[in-house]
Amino acid sequence: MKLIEEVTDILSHLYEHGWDERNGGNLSYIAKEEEVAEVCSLDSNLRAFVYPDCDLSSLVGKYFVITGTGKYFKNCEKDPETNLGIVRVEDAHTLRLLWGYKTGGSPTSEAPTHLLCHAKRLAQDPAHRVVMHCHPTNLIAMTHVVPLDSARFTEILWKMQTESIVVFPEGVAVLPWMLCGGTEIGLATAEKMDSYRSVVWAQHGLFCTGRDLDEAYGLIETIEKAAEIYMLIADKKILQSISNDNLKDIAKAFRLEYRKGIID
Ligand code: 2HA
Ligand code: ZN
Repeated sequence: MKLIEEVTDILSHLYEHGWDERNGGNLSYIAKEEEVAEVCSLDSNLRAFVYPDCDLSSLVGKYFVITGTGKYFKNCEKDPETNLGIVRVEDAHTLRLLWGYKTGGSPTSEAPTHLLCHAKRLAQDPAHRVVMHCHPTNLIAMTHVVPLDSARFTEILWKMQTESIVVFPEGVAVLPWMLCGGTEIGLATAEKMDSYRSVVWAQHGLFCTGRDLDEAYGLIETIEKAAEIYMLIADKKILQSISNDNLKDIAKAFRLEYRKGIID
């Protein structure tokens, strides 16, 4: 079950960082039909989950591995069939469970955000496959002390370390505090995913997307590392830093199409 092993391996890494306490965080991954067929019958039909407020029409026929609501990342590797599910999008509002959630339960409470973000990212990039949500400590800390503005966050994170602009040249989007676990925050997040792969939820955490598990995970690691450096130095006397011109030099050397209007 290579598919399940790859997913639970990443979930364990996220847990070990301390970004997924208790049942914190959730993940969804577009699986290929042949990958699903290695885990269960494609005709399996265990249960249905209905999302009346979400338009999933562009996702019909797609398979997702998706973490379960209330489940702990800590436990996924040793018991994937209880903590994860494999679903297929049956119609614009319905998921069919093919495998998993063995002791009951349903997809993560953030399923609306995951599914709406998948639809948005796929429209931008047909190779997109992953949505990852977690609670990175320093990034959450930043949302208490930095104005909740996407350009301000992006500029700070870019200037904390050379790698930031290389890894997320499009910057990060920031949403104000909103009630989590519903369609409203899902729609707000998906709207940002039009032109970002990373969306910060104030006083809550981070959503990152990617073409594979490593890309989404690497985005989270790099953003959180920059936030950690910021929280380490924010109240210190700064003697030198990365300038706008330095960032432009990096962009030129790496041929980056970085977001304009922040350092220009
Ligand atoms: O699944 O992280 O945002 C628990 C959460 C909700
Ligand atoms: Zn969360």
